[in-house]
Amino acid sequence: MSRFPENFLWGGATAANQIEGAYDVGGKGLSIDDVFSNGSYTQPRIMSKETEDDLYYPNRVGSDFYHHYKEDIALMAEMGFKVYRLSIAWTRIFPTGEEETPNEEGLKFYDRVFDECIKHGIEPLVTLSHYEAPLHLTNKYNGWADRKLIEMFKRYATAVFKRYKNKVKYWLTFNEINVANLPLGNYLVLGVRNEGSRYYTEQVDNPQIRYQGLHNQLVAGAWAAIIGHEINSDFMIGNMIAMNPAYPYACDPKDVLLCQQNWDENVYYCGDVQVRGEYPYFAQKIWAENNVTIEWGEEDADVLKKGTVDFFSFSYYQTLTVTNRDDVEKSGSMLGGVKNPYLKANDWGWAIDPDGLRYTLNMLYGRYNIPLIVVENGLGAFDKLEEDKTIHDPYRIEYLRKHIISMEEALADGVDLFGYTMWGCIDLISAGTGEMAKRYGFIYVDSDDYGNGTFDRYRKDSFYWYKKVIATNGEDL
Ligand code: BGP
Repeated sequence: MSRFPENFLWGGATAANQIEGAYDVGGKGLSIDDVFSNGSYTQPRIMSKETEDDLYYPNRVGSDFYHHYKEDIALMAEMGFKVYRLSIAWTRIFPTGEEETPNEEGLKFYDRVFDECIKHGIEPLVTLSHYEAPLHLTNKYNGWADRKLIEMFKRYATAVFKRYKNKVKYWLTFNEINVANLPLGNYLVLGVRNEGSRYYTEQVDNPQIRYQGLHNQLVAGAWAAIIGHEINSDFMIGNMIAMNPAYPYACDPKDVLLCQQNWDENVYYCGDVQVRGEYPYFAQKIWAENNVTIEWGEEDADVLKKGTVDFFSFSYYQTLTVTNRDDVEKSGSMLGGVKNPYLKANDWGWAIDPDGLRYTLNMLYGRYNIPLIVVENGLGAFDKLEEDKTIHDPYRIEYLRKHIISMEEALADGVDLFGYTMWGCIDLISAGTGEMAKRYGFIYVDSDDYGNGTFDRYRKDSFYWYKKVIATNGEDL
């Protein structure tokens, strides 16, 4: 007997900036991600790989979903998807972010996409902001560092909530909002300029800007929850947190304290605001230690209190092991931390840890006691397209199988988990590195790191496997 509830939402997830392409089509404005290269927001994402500067060489073609969405959604339907998580590119709707009225052509595109989902009985789950804020707002206001963005985001959220109120029920506010506190976060999440750094990975950190930007975003997200529920009281609006749960390397109490601090700063700092409507007790200490003074708007506290979320969503790829010791080998993951001797890592140093998902689900449910959904999980890997156009990816099946078993165990523990959208169900551009070669999909897209290829789609072995998983509601793994 399957332990998954009968109406469990099985599906996959993507983001506009990584899949759509067509960056300048249909009146779309440039987003930060369209020019995201060395952190200066000046160079286009298409670069050659010849110098060190080109370590990150994303392209703007994505998977050309803009022109392939029908075919892609049909393939999702073939797998039996109940839900498809995607994001709306803010810049298709408000090209600079400052317009008074939305861009009709952009709105029409998502009408077509949602209609296609509905036609196939797939529930859209829509992220309002997935690393794709208008570049203009970065240039003019230094992104979320400026409170003015709250008003612009409200206008954008209102426009899409109104337009799609009968097509979309499930919404997420900001993708991985807590990543603002991680090394790449300033640009990705906050759209804050990073002049002065040479490489993408060298973030010039300014805690005042970072915590203020995050505060502005938390307020904007709370506004979205308030406005959304006014427009349609049936809306289910969730947050989205990057879960990289920390473990202490040793049972040394100092490591345990470090670990606890990591959970506080990286998970509960944002999670508490979004679920409980106020900052946790330790926020004051964090601000004081960083010499940060948060500028509060008159209504902010009230808005945070009222604009809490209906459910908690998160991404989960890896766990993080922390220690005070300096004689332990580093993990190699962009998150930092040290190697966990009990875990294997993928080709990018990400520690693969299915049990950690059960741990995460229990920790979050224990603290927040609201429904949970895993909206990202998957394995980035180098796949090979064989001559007969098959792709054999047993490693991906293995990874997903173990994580699904872990969810099953959490359900048996009593956790209220209502869905799972595997990340990058169709191959797309990596957010972290800009590569196409780091593939996650059940569906292979014939394109390279530079956006060259036929863009034909091919079913991987995992495609047929996931179809069976969904058909048996997680029983046949
Ligand atoms: C999450 C992002 C996604 C996604 C995923 C995988 O942090 O929300 O956008 O890309 O990570 O990361 P990467 O693309 O770097 O492999």
